[in-house]
Amino acid sequence: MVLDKLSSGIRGALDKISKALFVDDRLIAEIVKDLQRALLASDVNVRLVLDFTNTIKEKAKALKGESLNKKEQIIKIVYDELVVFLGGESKGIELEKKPYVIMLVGLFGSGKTTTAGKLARYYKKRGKKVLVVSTDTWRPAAYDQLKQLAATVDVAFAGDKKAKKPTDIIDTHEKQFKEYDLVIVDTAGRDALNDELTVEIKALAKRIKPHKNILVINADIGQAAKEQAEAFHENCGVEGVIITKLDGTAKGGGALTACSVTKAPVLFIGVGEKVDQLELFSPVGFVSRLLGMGDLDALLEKVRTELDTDKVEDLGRRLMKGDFNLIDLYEQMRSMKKMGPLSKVIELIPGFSQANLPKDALNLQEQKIEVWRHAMDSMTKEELEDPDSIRSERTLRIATGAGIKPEEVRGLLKQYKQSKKMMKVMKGNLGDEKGMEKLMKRMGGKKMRFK
Ligand SMILES: Nc1nc2c(ncn2[C@@H]2O[C@H](COP(=O)(O)OP(=O)(O)OP(=O)(O)O)[C@@H](O)[C@H]2O)c(=O)[nH]1
Ligand SMILES: [Mg+2]
Repeated sequence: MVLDKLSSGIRGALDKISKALFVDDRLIAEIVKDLQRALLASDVNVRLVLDFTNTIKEKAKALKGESLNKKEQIIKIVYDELVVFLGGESKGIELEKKPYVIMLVGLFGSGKTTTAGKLARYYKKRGKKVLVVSTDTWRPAAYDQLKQLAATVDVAFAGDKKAKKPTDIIDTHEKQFKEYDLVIVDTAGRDALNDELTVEIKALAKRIKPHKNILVINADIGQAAKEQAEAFHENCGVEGVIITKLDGTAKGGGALTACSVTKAPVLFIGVGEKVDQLELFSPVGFVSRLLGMGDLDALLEKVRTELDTDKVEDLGRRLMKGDFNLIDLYEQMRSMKKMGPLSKVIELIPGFSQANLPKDALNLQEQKIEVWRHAMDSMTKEELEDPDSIRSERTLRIATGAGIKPEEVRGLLKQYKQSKKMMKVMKGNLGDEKGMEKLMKRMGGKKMRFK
């Protein structure tokens, strides 16, 4: 897989989200750090990384809704932002004219000739009649290299071993261009974008008038790709980039993201030496694979439905139905903390002072919440959803796993049972949803949720 490290780094962060019990600021901070680490390790520019992770942090913090739902929303945020980060929509190349002429330019050894062969194969497979043209008068072996590649992928080849100037080759062969759907012109490279190369490319471009002038960049230069893409864009009218050798470097993330912010977007990527190892660069598909989500669409669909507020049952309503589990209890404890002491809240409930409530159930303490949080961390999903199923040997296992005392786990379960009972009492007092709404009005004016 291309960019293995980046991929596993981002996946690790997302794994953390899905495994975490609750989405809170600490979790968000942690995954943002993981993402930063993964991106920096693949040579993405520090400034870009910070902007990217800040956006994720802000969006994640602004999320509303249940914890479980939030997790999926964060995964979606990371996914969406990565797509934007890599240039958004895929650009590709549409062969809207016949013949459509592509010119490949770039530095020495960046992969121009190989890419000419790969592109020829790519479009031939799509039913196009392709001609590749060698204009490299600089390196004698270049002619044979492209000729050989053309034979391998079974497309036409044109060139002139004895030509002195690239434009002379065009003069000789241009008349046959019109017989093809696509003409790919391979050019010579240099060590750097020096005057000689600039002059040569400009002269060729003026002569050929290519529909697309494409820069071929070796991924191992990492974020330096930005400078190179910009220089070629300004001096040689380059409008798109193909990044090669993404298979052979850990720095590819830098090259990809660097080019995505230039006026020369990434069109294709080279992921190996073989002629079939060229891929249309589509940020959406690329990110899906990077995150290892074959069924991302299914996940997103789920997020979308759950975001549909009509369908989201709010916790208050679920509590009223007695449909209440440990995850809800935790969320409730936290929101109660924000609202003030539970005993004060209870006072506001009509007729509640007469109710015979277990008073110690109302005295929630911060450290208790922390301990319980650890306990909940060591529970299985089934246990969280159905705490009544937890028997004593499981209590022991949970305590050991969480590094706390069995009494503390029992304390949590007791609290849960009492809260559940209390909910039933509340239900009795409030009767129905209308009663609940009345209570909400008294407490805070606006319609309010237990979240
Ligand atoms: N691993 C890997 N190697 C590649 C890829 N693309 C090209 N190469 C290799 O890179 C080397 C240089 O490729 P060329 O296509 O000759 O590069 P060039 O830009 O035409 O080089 P000059 O014509 O000398 O400027 C060759 O050994 C290719 O096999 C790629 O995507 N992955
Ligand atoms: Mg070459």
